[in-house]
Amino acid sequence: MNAPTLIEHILSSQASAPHATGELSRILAGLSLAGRMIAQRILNAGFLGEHGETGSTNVQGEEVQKLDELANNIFIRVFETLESVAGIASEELEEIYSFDRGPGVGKYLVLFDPLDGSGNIDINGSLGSIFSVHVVDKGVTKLDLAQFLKPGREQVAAGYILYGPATVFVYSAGESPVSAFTLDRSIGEFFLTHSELVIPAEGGSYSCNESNEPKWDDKVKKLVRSYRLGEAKVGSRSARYTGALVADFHRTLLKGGVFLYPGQVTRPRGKLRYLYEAAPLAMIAERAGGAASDGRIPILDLVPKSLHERCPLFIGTKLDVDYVDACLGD
Ligand code: P6P
Repeated sequence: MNAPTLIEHILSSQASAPHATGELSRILAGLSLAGRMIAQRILNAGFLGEHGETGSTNVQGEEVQKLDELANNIFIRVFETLESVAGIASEELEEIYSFDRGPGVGKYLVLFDPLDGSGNIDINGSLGSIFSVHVVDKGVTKLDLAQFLKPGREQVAAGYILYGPATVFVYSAGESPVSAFTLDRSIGEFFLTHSELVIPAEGGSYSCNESNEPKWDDKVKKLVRSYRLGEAKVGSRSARYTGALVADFHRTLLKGGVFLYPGQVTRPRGKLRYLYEAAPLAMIAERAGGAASDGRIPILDLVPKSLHERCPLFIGTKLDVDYVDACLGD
């Protein structure tokens, strides 16, 4: 394999950044380590009794799966060792988690969904981890929630790890394009397999849980029906849905089209979380020439007011997201 490894790619990006200190590189390397550890746990969970639920529910009111807890602990253990990480936020933690670093607080915040798509665990479906990296404001001596409530436009890095037939690490840092790396399990190394990823400008699929149709308002019903009937102004799209956001987004990124998780009449902001699901994927989508909106404004421009805030998500080819916005706009 003569493709560069993920670490080589991170270090060469660092070398081209004039003021880079290597701290962000160590965070990205830490994310790679966490991804490889989680991938291994997923592989063996079935015969190690690590499928199923823990018996507790998380802040989202969802049943916590054993692997959710394992993945969350892996992320925490990895970031505890990195002095530059001031604190973290996780889908599995009700509050922010600040590492006591003594004087100063560390430069970065990492927000993550440690294991997304947990409904797929016991059926051997695809799963994912999603991460977002922000910078602590200058002069902050004590970390508080306000430091986490930043718009996605301010992310300094974002990406995800897809645990599918292969394990794939996808990220963008700074202004860099999107790159994807595939894990060679035999040596535990990620190798570059997609350089400067650009989302196809047309074609692909529409990805939506259409069983939610009774819960939508009329505009959303009309929008999704236009896709289903092949009447969407963007052309025809095949239907694909795995129930795991990372897998559905990764297919959209590579093949084009749109992933839709609309708000509902009784739950207008929908199901997906802003800070550690929609915002990082929106950064990837925009860096790949695509788009992401909540049906009105770009996801990256939303300013969250709470840590686990939700938002409707329409993400993928710009042609499709513009069509969505036109259909849902006033
Ligand atoms: P539904 C998984 O629980 C998740 O958070 C995302 O990974 C996925 O896109 C969505 O929920 C699926 O939700 O309502 O279709 O089961």
